[in-house]
Amino acid sequence: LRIVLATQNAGKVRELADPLTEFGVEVLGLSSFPEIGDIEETGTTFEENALIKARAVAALTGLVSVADDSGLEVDALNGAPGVYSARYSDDWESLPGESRDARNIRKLLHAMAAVPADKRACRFVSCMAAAKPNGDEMVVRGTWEGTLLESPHGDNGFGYDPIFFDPSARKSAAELTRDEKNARSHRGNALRALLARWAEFMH
Ligand code: ITT
Repeated sequence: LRIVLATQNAGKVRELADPLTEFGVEVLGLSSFPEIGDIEETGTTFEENALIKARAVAALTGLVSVADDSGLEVDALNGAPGVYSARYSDDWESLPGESRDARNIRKLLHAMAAVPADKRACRFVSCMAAAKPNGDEMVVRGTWEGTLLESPHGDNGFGYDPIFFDPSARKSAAELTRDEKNARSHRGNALRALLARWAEFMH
């Protein structure tokens, strides 16, 4: 079976491609379909946005598609940046050479500057959707509980990983190897939930 991973995010591809291949599916990326442009994420929940992306790519390719919509919810900010995690700092100017991920981290640390250690709870959320060209679809959710660090630590991963602290590992997400992160992460948990339902979905 060939599936298309409906994401432009290289970090997600790195985390999902190997486990899906080991599960026994052949994984194509969106780079195999250069005619597919940006898909507008008009939903207000992770589930909706994951389904929007998976549906659109299944319809455009004629193949089963898997999409991930994810983000970081910070309790002290009433769940922000949440579904807007990728776009969180688009209203901020980048410093010279600064990536979008680095600017997002800079804005979030600024917003959290006055928040004490015991009020810095947060969680990563990943909703993963699978869609067939015939309209069949499913969506699952995975989470990862942690706290927000006061400065970046580690170079692995992507996005907010350098400021997400996992209390059980006693490390930031960016200090974990890819396998260590997958074993505990929101995306790893969502993928395991998706694959647990895969045979029934494909039946
Ligand atoms: P696609 O929609 O093409 O998949 P995207 O990056 O726009 O790519 P999202 O809309 O789902 O994807 O935004 C997810 C953002 O949440 C992502 O850009 C990161 O900033 C953050 N995020 C999600 N998972 C993360 C993880 O495992 N580690 C760190 N940050 C993560």
